[in-house]
Amino acid sequence: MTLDKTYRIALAGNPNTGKSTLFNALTGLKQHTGNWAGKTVGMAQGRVNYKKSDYLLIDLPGTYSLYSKSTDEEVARNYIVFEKPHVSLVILDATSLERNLNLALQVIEMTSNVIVCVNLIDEAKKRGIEIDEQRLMRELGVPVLKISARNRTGFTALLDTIDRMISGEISTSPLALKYNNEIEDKIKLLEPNVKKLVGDRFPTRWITLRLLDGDTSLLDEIQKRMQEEEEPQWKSVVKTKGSHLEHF
Ligand SMILES: Nc1nc2c(ncn2[C@@H]2O[C@H](COP(=O)(O)OP(=O)(O)O)[C@@H](O)[C@H]2O)c(=O)[nH]1
Ligand SMILES: [Mg+2]
Repeated sequence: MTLDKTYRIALAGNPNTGKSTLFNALTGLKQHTGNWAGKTVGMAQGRVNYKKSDYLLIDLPGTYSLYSKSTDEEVARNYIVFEKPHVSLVILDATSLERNLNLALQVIEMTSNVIVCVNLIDEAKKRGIEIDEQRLMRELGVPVLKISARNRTGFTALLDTIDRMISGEISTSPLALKYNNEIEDKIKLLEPNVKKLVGDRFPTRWITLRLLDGDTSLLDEIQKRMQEEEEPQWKSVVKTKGSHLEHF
């Protein structure tokens, strides 16, 4: 079988939501572990093939939010916003959905290719907790699936949803959280400038919100990324202009 292409699938979630269990169950022995570049945060990548596609799963550090409060949060946030995985899976614990949904809402603000997995559905059932995934799907505007990573249930539906999201069969309409008038007014003022700076590369409303939040380390990161993006083109221009410039 020849595989068409590799697609990157990021796994995000609070700690202890079964991210690694899902990652291990899907990727088996096709794993590679190490550290994130320049960080002491562990990273695991693994492969899973489905239909004609090759998925590279990236197990992001477990976090309660995605601001710049810790290296773990920065790593997870940077991956979703700057490396732009083809799909971001948000893994939630069905037994503490209210707390877990906070992270789902944050990811939905950052990217539209999101699938929400409500995990530990077996445990929720035992405790008499019912999850209305249709309603969640309507409210969040992205696919919501019930799974049990430990019992390996819901995997086919999950892989199928990933497949259909990548092929464009599923389009999402992620919930855009409305803030109070004061904040919304500031967003209106600031967002056009952010757009001028980053274009369509990065999610402008989300960046604007972070700036209003006083997140200056994000600005540094954006600047670094944009320089990195420009550098290769710049280098090739220098090279074609003659050998005397090559020491650059
Ligand atoms: N009952 C149940 N337990 C699960 C499920 N998935 C994971 N767990 C358990 O939840 C705990 C945390 O799982 P882990 O994969 O390490 O979570 P992570 O911190 O998100 O990577 C472990 O004890 C798992 O065995 C599930 O679907 N059902
Ligand atoms: Mg883990």
